[in-house]
Amino acid sequence: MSERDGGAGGHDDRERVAGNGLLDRRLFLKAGGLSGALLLAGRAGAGDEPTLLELARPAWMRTPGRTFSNYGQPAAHERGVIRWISANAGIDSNGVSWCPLHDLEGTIVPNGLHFERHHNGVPAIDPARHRLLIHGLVARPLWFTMEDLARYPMVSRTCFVECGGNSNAGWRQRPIQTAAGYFHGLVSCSEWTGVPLALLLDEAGLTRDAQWLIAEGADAFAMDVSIPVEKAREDAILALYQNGERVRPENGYPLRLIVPGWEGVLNVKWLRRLEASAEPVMARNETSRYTELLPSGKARMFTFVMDAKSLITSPSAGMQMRGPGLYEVKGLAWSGHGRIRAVDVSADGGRTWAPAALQEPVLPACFTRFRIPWHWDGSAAVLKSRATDQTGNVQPERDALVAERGRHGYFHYNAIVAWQVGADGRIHHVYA
Ligand SMILES: Nc1nc2c(c(=O)[nH]1)N[C@H]1C(S)=C(S)[C@@H](COP(=O)(O)O)O[C@H]1N2
Ligand SMILES: [Mo]
Repeated sequence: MSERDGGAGGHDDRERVAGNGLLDRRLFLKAGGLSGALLLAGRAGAGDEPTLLELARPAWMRTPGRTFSNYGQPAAHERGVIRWISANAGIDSNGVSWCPLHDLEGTIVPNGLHFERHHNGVPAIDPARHRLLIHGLVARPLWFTMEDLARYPMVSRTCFVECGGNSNAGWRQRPIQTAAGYFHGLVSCSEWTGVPLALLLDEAGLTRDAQWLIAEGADAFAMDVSIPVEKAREDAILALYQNGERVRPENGYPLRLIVPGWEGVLNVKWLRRLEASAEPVMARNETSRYTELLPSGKARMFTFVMDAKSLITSPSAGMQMRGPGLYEVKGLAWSGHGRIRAVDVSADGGRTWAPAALQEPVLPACFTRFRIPWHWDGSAAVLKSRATDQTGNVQPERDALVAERGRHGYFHYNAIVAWQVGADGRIHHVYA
């Protein structure tokens, strides 16, 4: 993280809005609000400083820069910003890669860093030889080439895709110590563009009994799941584009189902078949997986919607504070139920809370960036964030979540995340 050490700072006590140094969320927005509070300019950095001569005429101003490129790549100095791969030993086509949320800003995840979950690898699909079939309980079975689909009117939806198993390390007895994204980064947010599914369902003409759509992918797992027709009609799209370019192979090229706000598994990649049915197919991923035994002895299943969640991405686990002073505490919040209404932040482990600023636009089922200024006095502190969505769904404390779901859970972990800032400036994940 960047260096921030404003000493005593320019803010006064009226700007303190909660315990342990949290400041008014409007502080950074007010004209002159900073008024010397940061004063970072001209401070010596750590180690190898450029000389004044070098700054006057840097090496890269003395020769022409390199030429154009057909497809741009991140700066070489950013090569540490990567997905963290966790594939199954022996079967490396099955597993996940984690999105480095702790290294990113704003709300859109670059395509090359979108998390991945493959059950049997990324298929090498020739788009000219790929078809989408819509059949089952329909008046007219239809099939489409990718070119056919590209002729339909399209819409864009900026939304997250989150694996139902994201953050599952939170169920463990001891807090996992890893960077925020390698704990919570089975979620990413993109602008997806494609054909509203409702349009094609109308063309096929669903019969009265058609309550479910069984979606199947063209991977070597032939992954299939069932989706209620009502949701499919409401806002699902057949995505051809991801952040302006064609969907990446890892994320479903040439065609992917997007089901905004619902479990990642429903967003079938490499989509090849939609079968209208009266009943769900009872596939592996809706029976042996995604079914969870509760303390009552009942099991919950078809828990489609991803609940309200947030986490502080900076400062976060593994980062190092650069001395006492003013910092911006920032992070991401999202909910499958709709828009984020509020994010509260605590610097004293949840004793007192203050509302963070929500960066516009605040969209349904989309990452929302929150920010709040914090004066760190250099002593131990515990940072937490708590999201509330437009339906009033509030992110629970971990104890409450475990009490409700018991210890057999694996999916849908959305508890409040706590980062402990030590007096030495190091940051650890804690259950607090
Ligand atoms: N065909 C197919 N679709 C799939 C999967 C898969 O393995 N095969 N994985 C699912 C799961 S469990 C998730 S969380 C998301 C992951 O999407 P991503 O890899 O684009 O992040 O895709 C879903 N769609
Ligand atoms: Mo998933």
